[in-house]
Amino acid sequence: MATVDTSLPAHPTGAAATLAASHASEHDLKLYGGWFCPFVQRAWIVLHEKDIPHQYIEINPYHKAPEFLALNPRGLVPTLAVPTASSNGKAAKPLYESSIICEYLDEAYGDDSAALLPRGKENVYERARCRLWIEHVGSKIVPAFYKFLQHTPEKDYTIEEARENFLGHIKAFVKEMGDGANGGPWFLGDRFSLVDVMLAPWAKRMFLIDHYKPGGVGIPTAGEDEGVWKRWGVWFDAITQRKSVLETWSDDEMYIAAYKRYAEDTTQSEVAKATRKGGRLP
Ligand SMILES: N[C@@H](CCC(=O)N[C@@H](CS)C(=O)NCC(=O)O)C(=O)O
Repeated sequence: MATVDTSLPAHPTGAAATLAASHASEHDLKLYGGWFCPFVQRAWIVLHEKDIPHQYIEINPYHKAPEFLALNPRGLVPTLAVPTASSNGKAAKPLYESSIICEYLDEAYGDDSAALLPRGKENVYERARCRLWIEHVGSKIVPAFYKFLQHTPEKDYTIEEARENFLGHIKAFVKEMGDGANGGPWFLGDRFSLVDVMLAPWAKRMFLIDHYKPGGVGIPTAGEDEGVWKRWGVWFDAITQRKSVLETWSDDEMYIAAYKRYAEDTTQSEVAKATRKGGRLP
């Protein structure tokens, strides 16, 4: 049973392999990641969006190597090793939790015009609103995604309930999006932000629900919420075609194989165990 997770292919493929290869040389800023991991993809997207020099190191987080646990006692990827001013990289400080890594990278690199969270006093409310919807992605949409994908006929909830729950959380998110009046597809309209980054990896993985679950994701195509779902479609098409998303993506069939363990609910990952128990995700 344990091998269901530790036997994952050891390297990215496709576009992500090309990107990883171009960031293989030694660098003080190191991202420890797993190609299959959506939380890693968040951090990888930010590194790529902001063109931040770094080293990408592929590891299997299910192996819990002592050197990995020394950096991140939670034993999860992404883990970032951040150079300290006084070090030559050896005494790098660790950082983990994808949303915290992303905010750190955004603040530490690039000027205001390239910021993925609006900066400055004049944007205090907008920044807080972004954090609110980032929190919604993490505490509502992502757990509902796993509950849906890990649904099996033995569960005490139906697949229809899982679908309704997932779509309900997406709908609440879409209703908060710019209405397109300022001309762009993103959460903030024409401005790409961390809110888009936070949901991107799961948007990219929604095809796995279509692949594995009867009835698929089931985005409504007509009905009273037609406008909401149209707006979702605009965002979805834009995010799944975004360069930084595509270039951190391995071949589709690798995800189909890797997520079989979720679809059959046999994985022992911390995320899956928490989903089964109905608890908070790690
Ligand atoms: N809350 C964490 C979650 C990270 C996470 O669960 N990563 C998974 C891979 S997708 C992992 O490292 N799993 C190892 C395990 O479950 O033992 C974050 O946002 O970074």
